[in-house]
Amino acid sequence: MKEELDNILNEARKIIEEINSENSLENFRIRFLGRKGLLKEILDKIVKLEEKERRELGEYFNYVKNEIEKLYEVAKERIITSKKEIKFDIHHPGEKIRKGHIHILNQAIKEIKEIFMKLGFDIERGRELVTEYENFDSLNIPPNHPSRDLWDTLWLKFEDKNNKYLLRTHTSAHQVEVLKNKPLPIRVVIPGKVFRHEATDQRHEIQFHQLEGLAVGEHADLRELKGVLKIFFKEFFGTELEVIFRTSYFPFTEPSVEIDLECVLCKGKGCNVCKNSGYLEIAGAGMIHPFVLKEAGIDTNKYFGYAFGLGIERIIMLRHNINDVRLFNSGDLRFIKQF
Ligand code: FA5
Repeated sequence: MKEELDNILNEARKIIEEINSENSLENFRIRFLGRKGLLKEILDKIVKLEEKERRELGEYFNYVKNEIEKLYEVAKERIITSKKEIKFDIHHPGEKIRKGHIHILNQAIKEIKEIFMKLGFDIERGRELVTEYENFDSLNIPPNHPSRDLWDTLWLKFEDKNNKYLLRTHTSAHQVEVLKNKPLPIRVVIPGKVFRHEATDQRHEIQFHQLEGLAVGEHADLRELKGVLKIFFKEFFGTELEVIFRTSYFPFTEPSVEIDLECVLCKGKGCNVCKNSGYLEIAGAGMIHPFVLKEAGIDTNKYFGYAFGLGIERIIMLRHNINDVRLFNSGDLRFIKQF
């Protein structure tokens, strides 16, 4: 009887290979597993055997039945899948793939770079990780200088013999390097992400973007800077806006100014965005301090120049009437999809 069971299993294995329709599968089931099938016939014989033989053959019977059931299940899965494939309609309209797009910040940075290029400025790239010398000492900000507190940031635990490393707090960190390496006259802008360890609010983020501007050579004075910025803002905002310089202090510029732009939203009349002043602070600037020029190896008797640092999020906020700087990094698609 064991031999009969082997024959049944071999036959099932052979037949199952050729089965490729639901009908033939059903015939297979009836022939082997059905109530009047081959296995049932054998079972009827087994139950009539002596107990010892019955137990031994019973176990083998169960094994064979299990194997045939497995063959049946696998073939069933194969037939269902192939049926699905056959039903695939190549004319059915596909599902729409959601397309991403460039983030508003990167769109604006590209636009800003293009405007400055038209004005004769080169584009330079800095690094987010800079040395303590680049971010502070080279800019006339020695250790313990109070303005280091304003530019508190994230320091790396790693340091080597010569340097401590930090995430740059401003794009000014590249001033000396660029002034050292570029031939005079220099007209250059450096866009990039900067980091600050500070409390966030609607106008302050711990991570934002700046555009550093540097000009050294003939006519590179605050008058030229005012003209350059006026043209830049006209291009960027599509309307002529008044720019005013307010005296200020930065250790790396002398004299220093804070640049205010006429509020785009109320056109200088006063609204809650500009806190009724009619103007908004958008950049720091000034004539490059002789300390910085000397650090870059430039002859201060012959050359002078200006520098400015513009908050990129701030001008985008003005152009699009965005009331919270934290939205830029929020990853909120409701915000991102608007631009
Ligand atoms: C500076 O970072 C100087 N390096 C600017 C400078 C460059 C002065 C060259 C002179 C010469 P300040 O910390 O003020 O300055 O930042 C410049 C601009 O960055 C601000 O006017 C503002 O537009 C933007 N800004 C500053 N802090 C934040 C912040 N937490 N979140 C968003 N934007 C900010």
